[in-house]
Amino acid sequence: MNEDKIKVLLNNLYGKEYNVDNLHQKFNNLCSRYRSHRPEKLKELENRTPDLWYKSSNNICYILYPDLFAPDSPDSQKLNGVKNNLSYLKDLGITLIHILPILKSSGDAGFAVENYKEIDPKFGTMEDFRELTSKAHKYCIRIVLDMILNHTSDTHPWAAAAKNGDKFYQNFYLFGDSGQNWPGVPEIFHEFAPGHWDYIPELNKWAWSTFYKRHPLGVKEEKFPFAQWDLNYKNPEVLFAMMENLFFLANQGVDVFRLDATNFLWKEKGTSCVSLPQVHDILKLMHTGLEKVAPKSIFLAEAIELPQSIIKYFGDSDEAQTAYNISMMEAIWKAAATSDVTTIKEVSSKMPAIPPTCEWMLFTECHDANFISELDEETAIILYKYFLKNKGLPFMLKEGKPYSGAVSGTTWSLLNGNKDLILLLEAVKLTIGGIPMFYMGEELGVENDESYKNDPSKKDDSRFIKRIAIADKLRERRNIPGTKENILFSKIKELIALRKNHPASNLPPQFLDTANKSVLGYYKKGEEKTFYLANFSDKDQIVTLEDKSNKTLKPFQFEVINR
Ligand code: OTU
Repeated sequence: MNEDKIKVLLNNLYGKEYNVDNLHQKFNNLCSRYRSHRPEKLKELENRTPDLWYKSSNNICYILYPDLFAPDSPDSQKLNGVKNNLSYLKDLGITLIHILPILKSSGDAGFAVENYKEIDPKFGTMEDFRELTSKAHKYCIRIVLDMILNHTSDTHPWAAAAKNGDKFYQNFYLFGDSGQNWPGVPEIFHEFAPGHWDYIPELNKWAWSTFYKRHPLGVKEEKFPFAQWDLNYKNPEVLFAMMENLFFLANQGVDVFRLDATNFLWKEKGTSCVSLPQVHDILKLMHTGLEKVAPKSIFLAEAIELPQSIIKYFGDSDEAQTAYNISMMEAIWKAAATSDVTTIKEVSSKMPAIPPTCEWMLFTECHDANFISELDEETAIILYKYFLKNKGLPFMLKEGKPYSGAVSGTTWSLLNGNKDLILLLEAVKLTIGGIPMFYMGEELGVENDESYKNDPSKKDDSRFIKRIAIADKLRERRNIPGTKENILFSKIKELIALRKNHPASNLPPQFLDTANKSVLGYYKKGEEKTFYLANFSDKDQIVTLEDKSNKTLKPFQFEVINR
């Protein structure tokens, strides 16, 4: 991006109150300082890395909590535990690891950050993290890390100073006097952290808090021993301070930054405060800076919205390079729930074109609850009922609107341990297009664990039902023939290899008319034409192929035909 564009963006955000030339100077000084700090070996890696490395069909992402992925490692050695298990991930065919938050934090499973430049001691040290990224790069595995731009913990030094009356740091957050919701602004954690404000007894004021609050409106006693206070991006000092954190982490070896809750960055009374135009200006500036410091590191936008809104996060190829394809995730689950593949075809046909430099990331399960309500109410109701029938637990429900939120549960539990259907869901995820993602344990058939309900700090948050330790002995079961771990791991490994053998896997699908609503047929045209057939029903299905031949598919059968 040229310098004029940077000034335009700074002017959009801050021109009314600040001198844009001074801000531009500060922006470039920050970028060049961190570029000069960048380790030589990361610069060498950049030089060996193709521009659009993330678009290769070779990419498969694995999402893990270090403490749960390495439960056998002692506290403070969790990152080393992950480092010592890279061969397990390499064996599966993983090329990207989304390491869930490991920075010093005070809650929300690491999403309430207290220090962006310090690793939480329970995981290890920043040196351990640098060793992990360095060894991962040697394994041709890249690192995804959450960049939690929207909020800090209320125990972050900035928030502590604000609580102590420091005016400079009070301007890092958004304060109000009443705690009353702004009309039209959605509540995210309605059940256990209602409203948008957190009451601060020390100041007798309210801080804007989209997520966890100590004192939600109307709750006298302290509800949680921490809060997440939203940052005030109307203050350019916040932009520069968070860019500094971003660049610091990039220089530790992070390849992909998951922009957590990025759609909430800008607040304007009278609006929904979701995905406002200023959010995109902020992200374009941050990406421009990242390109100056770490030119091959990229952004993954976490915006739980419909494709029409999500594609705005790709900008003009100058914002995020990847984003979650939430509607395809919901469509795949709907096919599993109803044996009807119509929605997959509809979602795919309505998917807006994305810039050639961008790519979707597609999970069917992640560390959060399964989303159900981004498509339409019919789908939300189907998924809600299906998931709850299969041991799922509601999450983020709006009062009186049970189909409004999400449902927590592991893939194995939500599909009732139906291995054939699980493998069909994984096969479609791996070949329908975009970078496939696996949440830790999906490949081993890990089941829901309700023990989190005994922990007062977790009992209200059903997402903990799926945040389960994977001990070495569980991982070893993948080598015991006939166990579910062996069946799932080896079949998923095979499917991943199949995907990698077809460079065209990442292209959008061309659908066949199978004349059968339970059978999804699509092909990808690379050097050869590869056809995929997926039978989502529990009965034999006969389909007519392009060459007018008939083919019988067994229940939940996935068939690949090369022409
Ligand atoms: C994100 O959540 C993270 O994925 C969650 O793990 C955190 O709790 C949350 O931010 C706060 O940091 O950004 O679109 O299941 O997906 O709250 C809203 C609901 C978020 C989460 C949702 C999401």
